[in-house]
Amino acid sequence: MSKQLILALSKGRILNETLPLLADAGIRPVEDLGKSRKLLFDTNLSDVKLVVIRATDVPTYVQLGAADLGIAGKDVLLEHGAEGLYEPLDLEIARCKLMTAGLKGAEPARARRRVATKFVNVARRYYAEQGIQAEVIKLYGAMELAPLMNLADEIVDIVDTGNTLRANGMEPREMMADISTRLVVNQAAMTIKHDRLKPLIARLREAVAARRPAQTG
Ligand code: PRT
Ligand code: MG
Repeated sequence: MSKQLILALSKGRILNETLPLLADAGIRPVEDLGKSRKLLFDTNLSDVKLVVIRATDVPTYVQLGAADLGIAGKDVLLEHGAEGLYEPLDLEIARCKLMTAGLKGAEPARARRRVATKFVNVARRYYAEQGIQAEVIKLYGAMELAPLMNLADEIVDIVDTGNTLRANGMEPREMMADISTRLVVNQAAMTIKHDRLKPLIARLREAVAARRPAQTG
């Protein structure tokens, strides 16, 4: 097995918060990720390399061992499933909520509810647990449009400030899960590369803890 540790990073908004946290933990890419078309980067640590990929691909890379570790949103992990993955650390960045939402003032449909989302597995599980019959419709973006266009009665989506919902005449309904970004580790790598992974995870844990406001009282 390779001596390198490969850390898979989620592109997009998580990356902007990940890089300063990695820097706090003493891990820095040797070149500017934003200015390069490359996808695989060396770091200041000779045995750590970074790959920058679609957020939804991170669990797959780590699960199959192409990457040893990964950084991904809990929403993505819930949707993908946790098989073959350890989740040793909450990085406490890119916080948001997974919620149901619908048109403002509209009653949720009583019979079979049409739910548009990119989180189809999470949504199916949630409505089943609630005992609500739901027809889950897979979308790849702009979930907020679906109720306006009468494609769906409700959506399952990420909410932060709620501005996107409000701007589209919608309101949040049920809270499904608190979301933040997590560190995941390939289960086999955790055993085989334990000597290398343990100090790396410890440094990340310290960097996360150092950012927390001091406890008072
Ligand atoms: O990958 P793709 O381009 O399809 O999705 P994306 O652009 O939504 O994702 P990306 O790469 O920018 O970041 C996605 C990850 O960031 C998620 O997996 C979450 O873990 C995390 N995150 C944190 C968020 C938000 N906050 C967030 N506000 N992801 C998305 N949003 C979107 C949300 O989908 C909605 O459209 O922002 C809008 C809601 O924000 P408010 O403030 O208007 O409520
Ligand atoms: Mg995006």
